[in-house]
Amino acid sequence: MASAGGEEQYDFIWKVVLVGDSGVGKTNLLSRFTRNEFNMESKSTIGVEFATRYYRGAVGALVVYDISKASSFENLDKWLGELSEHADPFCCIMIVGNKVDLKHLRAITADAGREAQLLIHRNLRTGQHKCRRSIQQFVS
Ligand SMILES: Nc1nc2c(ncn2[C@@H]2O[C@H](COP(=O)(O)OP(=O)(O)O)[C@@H](O)[C@H]2O)c(=O)[nH]1
Ligand SMILES: [Mg+2]
Repeated sequence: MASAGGEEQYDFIWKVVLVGDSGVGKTNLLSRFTRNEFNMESKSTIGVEFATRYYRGAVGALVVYDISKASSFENLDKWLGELSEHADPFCCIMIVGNKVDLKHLRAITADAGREAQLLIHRNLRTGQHKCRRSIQQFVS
């Protein structure tokens, strides 16, 4: 990265997408990372249907769930399905259990989250499938 003419220039730019149910905290993760800001009153992004173009060229995906909301973990299945369908096969997938401050409301154990991530890590294609199965087991 170098600065020229007051504008920042980059040698490399990587595209990372954030997916997950509405209200899991994607917008706040982004604002925390880019501006170190958190907003307790931020409006959840609802009903966004991303064009499949959105995933194209992404080298990474943060697949976010809310540890206090089982349905958001259950729906990882759907988001992983989206990614396997539309994202580059080499896209790095990281599962993020958000809102860890809500310990007293935890509905999904840290182990369940870790297990899902491990299964993806081992083998993207078959792992994704297994991960989806294991998520189904956790919630059934
Ligand atoms: N307690 C807690 N609330 C959070 C956290 N992250 C986001 N929120 C709240 O959850 C709601 C939805 O967050 P938002 O980032 O808009 O979710 P998005 O729909 O996934 O973009 C907002 O009220 C946020 O303040 C967190 O880490 N802990
Ligand atoms: Mg949002």
